[in-house]
Amino acid sequence: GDPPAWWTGAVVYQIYPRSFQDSDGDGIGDLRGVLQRIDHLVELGVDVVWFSPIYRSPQDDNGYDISDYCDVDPLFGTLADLDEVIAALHGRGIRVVMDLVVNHTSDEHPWFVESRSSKDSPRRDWYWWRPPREGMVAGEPGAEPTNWASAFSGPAWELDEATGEYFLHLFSRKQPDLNWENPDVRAAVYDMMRWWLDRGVDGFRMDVINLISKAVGADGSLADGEVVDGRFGDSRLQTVNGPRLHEFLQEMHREVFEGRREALLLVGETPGATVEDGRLFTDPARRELDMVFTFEHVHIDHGPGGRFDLRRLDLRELKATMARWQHGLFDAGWNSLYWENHDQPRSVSRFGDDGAYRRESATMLATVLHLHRGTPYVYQGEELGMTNAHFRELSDYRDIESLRYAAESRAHGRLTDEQLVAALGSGSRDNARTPVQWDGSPAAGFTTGEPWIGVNPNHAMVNAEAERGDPASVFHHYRRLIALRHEDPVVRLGDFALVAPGHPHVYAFTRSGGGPTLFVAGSFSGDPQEIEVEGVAPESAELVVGNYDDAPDIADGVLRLRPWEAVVLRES
Ligand code: TEU
Repeated sequence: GDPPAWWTGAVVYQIYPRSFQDSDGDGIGDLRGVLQRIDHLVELGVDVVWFSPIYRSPQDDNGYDISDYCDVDPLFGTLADLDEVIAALHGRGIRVVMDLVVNHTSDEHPWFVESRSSKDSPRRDWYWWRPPREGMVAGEPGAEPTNWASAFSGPAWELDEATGEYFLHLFSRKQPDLNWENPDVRAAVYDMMRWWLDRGVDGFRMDVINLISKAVGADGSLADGEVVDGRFGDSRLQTVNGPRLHEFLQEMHREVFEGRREALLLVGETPGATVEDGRLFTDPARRELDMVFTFEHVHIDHGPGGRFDLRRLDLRELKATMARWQHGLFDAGWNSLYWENHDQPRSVSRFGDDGAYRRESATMLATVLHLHRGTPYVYQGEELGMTNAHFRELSDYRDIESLRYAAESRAHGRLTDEQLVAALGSGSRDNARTPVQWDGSPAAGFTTGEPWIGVNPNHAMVNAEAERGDPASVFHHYRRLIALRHEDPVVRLGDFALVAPGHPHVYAFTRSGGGPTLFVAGSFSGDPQEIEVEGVAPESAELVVGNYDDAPDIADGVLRLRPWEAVVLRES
């Protein structure tokens, strides 16, 4: 058959520019700051950089509210700066993927300004406008057209007083949803995408792309969602994988990617997608996407309160979920592999031990993830073992989702401030958004000004400069894992099989086919654990990766793991 696509052997690095590197002292990361850190990316060995949005934006949702898709926000620099960054990365063999946010725009986008200007504006139908619910008066509680909830607390409908109608926003009220039923909207999006590809970008990460098709009746009606535990039906559940989603994705493919498909990387962010959806999205024969971000594995530890109600991870459920996606996409489609991004807490704090065993647990988590079949994503700072922020005050938080959650909780007296600080402390997206820790200086080398969000105090110890000089550091462990993926065809394409799925503390599996079999084991425990080695002859196997400085303890076919120890053995 065809040779495997280039991205099956690639590793992607996500840059959240606002927190990556500031070059002009305003305390906010920017594009010229990225230019200062390209050597770090080259040394790490990544193949692709995905930029979170740098477009013109009021920054209500830190750039995921776009007011001009074809310009760079002055916060981050200029289009010329972006061209320079693209050229510099291409010059070092690194491809550039942009964040495509087209389920919604900013309310300050000219399209929306025109759409809201009057009921008979030519762009009225570019967004979702609806009158108050039958028999109710605009503005009274419950008059919203449906009971859908925004992901950022409150109703998913905002009343526009001027026209007496509501507009839909699955996220903030400054992020009105585009109406993808309108072919003019789709054509405008495709034009913009082609413009970016012509500018030299190598693909897109598509923000909540499985929400763009809403289940709308022929008469334009939208239905209430199922009311869950007394609150609005979660809007995203009402709009996940709508009826025309695959039609739109295949149209996008024809209109934008035809003829230049092979060189690109197209990854969809698909909250709520199942592995069956994943097959539909990523089966190459369907010409939709290359891979998607599933959320199933990062929802396992969610209690009823979601991300602000995190529970202890059930490792057996994690293994079962990851294995389901490994097997489900094996013969048709492809997995992305991640623990972290700008929306997720730091994995070493969430799934590991960010205290005594920070280095061991961070390197164990990296080893387990990167030895799966799929394309790994490294989120900025993850390669350093950066931890959650451990903020102590509500005033330390910046993220609209966290601030609105806190405001709503206080308004309804649901949580004490102490409980709120704890809830945000484990689940807030701001945990991933503290500045990247480059060195031990006061602002970690991120800025010479006042950083927009607090720098983690542990930067004195956890920073790129210190780790670059320590062969046992998290940084060098990621560098070795990335090099292994580039060298070993079994890592890239080998079959996946769980070992001892029922073990409550050890994540073990084999990779086989296309070269010498690998046995991978990671302990998710601070206590010693044991696991029977499978797939390789332990006494003659070669240690390919380890995260302790001496050889693992293997006797009589049993591997005894120290706290958070990771081991990769290769049959010889
Ligand atoms: O996130 C989509 C998403 O899944 C949201 O549910 C998000 O995880 C949020 O934390 C709710 O729990 C994408 C972007 O990654 C996110 O940064 C944006 O805020 C969101 O879409 C809207 O553009």
